[in-house]
Parts: sequence; C-alpha cells; structure tokens
Amino acid sequence: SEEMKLPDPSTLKDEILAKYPPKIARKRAKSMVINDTKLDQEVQSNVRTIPGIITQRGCTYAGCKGVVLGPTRDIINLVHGPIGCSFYAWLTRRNQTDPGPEGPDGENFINYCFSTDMQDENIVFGGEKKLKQAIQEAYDIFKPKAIGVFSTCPVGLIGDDVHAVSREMKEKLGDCNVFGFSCEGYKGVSQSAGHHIANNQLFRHVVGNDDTKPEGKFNINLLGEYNIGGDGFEIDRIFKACGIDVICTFSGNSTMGAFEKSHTADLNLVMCHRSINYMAEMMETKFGIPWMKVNFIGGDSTAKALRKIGEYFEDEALQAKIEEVIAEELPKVEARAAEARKRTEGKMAMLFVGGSRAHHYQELFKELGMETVSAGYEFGHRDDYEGRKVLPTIKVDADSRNIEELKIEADPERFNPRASEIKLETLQEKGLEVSDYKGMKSDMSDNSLIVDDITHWETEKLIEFYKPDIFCAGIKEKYVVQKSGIPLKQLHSYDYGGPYAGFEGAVNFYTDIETMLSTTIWKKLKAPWLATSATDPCICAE
Ligand code: CFM
Ligand code: HCA
Repeated sequence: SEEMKLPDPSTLKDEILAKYPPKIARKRAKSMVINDTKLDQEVQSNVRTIPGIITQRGCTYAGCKGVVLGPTRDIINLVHGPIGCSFYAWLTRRNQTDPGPEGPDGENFINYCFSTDMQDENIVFGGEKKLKQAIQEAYDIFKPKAIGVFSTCPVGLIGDDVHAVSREMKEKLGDCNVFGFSCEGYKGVSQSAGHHIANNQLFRHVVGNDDTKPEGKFNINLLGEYNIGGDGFEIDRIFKACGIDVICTFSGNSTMGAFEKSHTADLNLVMCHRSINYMAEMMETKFGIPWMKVNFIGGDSTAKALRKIGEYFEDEALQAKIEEVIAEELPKVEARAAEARKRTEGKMAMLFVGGSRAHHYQELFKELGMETVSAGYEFGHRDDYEGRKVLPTIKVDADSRNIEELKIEADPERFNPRASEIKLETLQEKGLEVSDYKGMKSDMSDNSLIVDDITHWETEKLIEFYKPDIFCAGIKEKYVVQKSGIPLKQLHSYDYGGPYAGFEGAVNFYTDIETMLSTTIWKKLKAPWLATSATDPCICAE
C-alpha cells in the first residue's frame, strides 16, 4: 500500500502541554515524541506517573501475581492482603487453560481466589500467624505441588516477612514448594517491577528443579506468551505441525513441572520481551540457553519466526517441514487480508497497551493496509521503544528500583552442550537477531506520535485531533472512547474474541477489525457530555 503522509502533530502536542502546570508539562513533554526515524530520539518511560492524572497503568502486584504467575494451573497463588486485592483481580485476565494431560481432574486452581483476608487487627498486630494458617489450610484441602505467597501494599508497610513464613511452611509441609514474592503494589512505577520480581523468584525456586532430559529433537521454551484468548493454543498447534517441542511456556497454561525442566531446552523464544526478558537472560547465563525475540502476531511475522527457528537448528528436514506448514497456512491468511482490506485500507489506528502489544499489533494493522498514527506503552522501558543491540558493555535498560538483584552464576555441570555450542556471534553472523531486537519506534512512520503512559486528557485530545477509525486499549478506556464515537478494540482481553496470534489468529483479527470498521453505529453516537438536555438520547439523527 502507498505510505500515508501523516499530519504534523506539533500543534496538538503544544495544546496538550499548555493545559498542564509548567513542571508537569516539562515532564510529560519528554514522554511524547513526534517520531523521526532518522533521529535517535529518547522516549522517556518507566518513570513515576504524576499523581493526580488518570493513567492506564496497574501496580507491581498485578504484574507479578496476575500476569506472570496467574496463568500457571497447578500452583496455589495465595494473596497476603485485604480481600479487595484478590477479589478485584479474580479471573479478570483472559489467560485460557485446558485440562492438560491429566484430563478434567488434573490440577487447575486458576478458577479459585485465595486470600488471607487481612483485617485491621492483622495490620496492627501483624499478619504472619494468619498467613501460616492460610498456607496450612490451602495445603490440607488441595495438597498442591506449590504455593506462591504474594504481598500486597500493607504487607510491606507493616513488615510481615512472607519469605521467612514461606521457608518455615515449606519445611513443615515437606512435599510442597512454598515461596514468597515481595511484590507490594507500590514497589515500582507500574506492573513492570512485578514482572521482574516474578521472574527472579520463579528462577530461584522452580526453574532447574527437574533434570529429566526431553525426548524431542527440537526443544524450545516459549517465553512471554500468556495464552490470552487461546493465543498459546494456536502457537502450540503450529509448533506441533512443524515438529517443534515446547518444554515450557512462560506462562500460558503452564505447570510447575514444565517450569522445573525448562532449563533442558535448546532455545528460548521470547514473545513478550518486556515481561520475561529477565528469565531469558538468567537462563542464558546459568544454563547456556540462547534466546531470540520472535513475534507470532501477524501472518508474515509468524512465518518469519518459524524460519528463524529453522535456521537456528540448522536442520534441513525441520526447515523443509516449516516451509511446508507456511505454504499450507499463509495463503489462507493472505487471502483473508486481501478481502478485508477492501474495507480497511487507508484507515487509522491508535494503540495504547501494556509493554509489547502496542508494537506487535501494528503488524496486523499494516497487513490490513492501515496506518498507526499514534501509539505507546503503559509501562514499556526505553529498549521497548528504541530497540536494543547486544553489545556486552551496553545495557539500555536501567530497570526498576528497590529490587534485590538475583546473583546468578553459570552452572558448568548443567550447561546445555548443544545450546552453548552455537555461539552468539555465529548466530549474528548468519543475520539472526539473537538477544537483540527492534523497538516500536523504528517500525512507526515519521510524524506518528509516540506517547508513553498516556493520560486521559491526552487520550481525549488525540482522538479529537486524529479522529482515528479504531482505538486499541483496555477496559478502563473502552467505554469513554466509544462514547466519543470511536470503536475500541481491547488488545488485552480481545473483547472475548481471539485467538489473534499465529495464522488462524491473524484471520480472526482481520475479520473482527473489518466488522468493527464496517458498522455505522459509531457515527451515530453522540457523547453524553455533549448532550443538549437531560432527555437527549445521544444518538445523532440520520
Ligand atoms: Fe507482555 Fe502480556 Fe503485554 Fe504484559 Fe499486561 Fe497482557 Fe498487556 Mo494486559 S505480559 S506486556 S503486563 S504482552 S496483561 S498478556 S495484555 S498489559 S501488552
Ligand atoms: C493488568 C492486566 C491487564 C488489564 C487489562 C485492561 C490485562 O494490567 O493487571 O486494562 O483492560 O491484560 O488483563 O493488563
């Protein structure tokens, strides 16, 4: 498709900033970048949200308990805190599960909501006793393989030691792995700090506990895939067709057993880099497993990711099989895109989501002939915008504060010989992007507007300026955006649709977007705040 010439958003940026007090305007200006792909522009990110503005962000506890550990079936995730932290996080993320090889009776605690239900008394006199009782009770009823204890804000404030309690209970119970997370909501500036804490504890307490060697020929882990709307199932289907064995997915539909033997894989594939890069790095250092960034969002990206895996293993039979799968699947995807494009070509999209999807999903819009005029992450870091080239001395990521760094040393006894044989440089010589990756910035057009941790005020002004054809964000944004006449696609939950990953996912996405863009209902809506009277129905006349 012809590249669209985007309008210069400088006046928009000025107008937005003019409303803020000077100090805040200065701060927000650094998070709003008018993209120029020729320049090395810094996008300010991973800094504290300004108190008083409406942010899309969530907390550290959400990133740790909800995002990383949430999708694991057979661990009991016990929240130490007042009941609201559990109740309002109960089954709100659309990570899907299947019963697993053990069938419907296999362990699956995901539907439960476990909490110590702290009361005033526990805040005043301490909650450790109550936590011990809760661990004991959960163990007696469910006999789980593992219990994770998640700290909410008050726990850090009153000083309950979840790690000491977990150690004591692990010893007492004997056959249950109990470990804690200091993931108090305020520990970082967003969910991002919670990812890091989750990675560290999972690595320290679980990964590497089972040395059983895999039987397959091409053994990989898929990192940063959480099976939202069944994405992981679609990717598994493709891997299976290619003859690639998945030892463990971090952490969609995962089990403790899979985590425990994940260090026996030959290669780590990283899908959502933001949430799980720490695990990839630690597994590379300790077990010699290289990692590479992949993207299974979009038909072409999926094909590209598969080919990269084929190249990595340097196996002709595998590469032939991969080509066979692509030849079978991709034409169907392209045909659907071509059909949908009749109604989507030239339309404008905006994406403000999390820490990776605001980038990955631009690919699908591109395949629909659409232009992303503005995008940003809720909690991405600089490398998610600007990309990272691996030069051992340079690490762009300054990382979250207050986090105890995990010291890891290489374990020569358990180094994966096949994986470590293939050196990083060799892979880079072959042109494979290994341990480095592109950020959002280089994939966006000049003059597009990148906004980190977008505020509600900025959202309204952007909509007014661009009048985009579709806005992508989450549940908090959905209805207010739709009331202003713009359809909103949730890229967190997929609005009960999906999968959107892989080949079949791309087809689903094209159809859903085509439908949303073809309906005329949005143009008939008038925002309630523009109502002329109390009885105005807020529907525009034909
Ligand atoms: Fe990674 Fe995610 Fe995302 Fe994320 Fe999330 Fe999510 Fe997301 Mo919601 S791990 S960064 S913390 S891709 S829960 S599955 S949709 S904000 S863009
Ligand atoms: C989270 C989870 C969330 C929220 C989605 C939303 C998800 O950040 O705690 O705001 O609609 O994907 O479920 O990102």
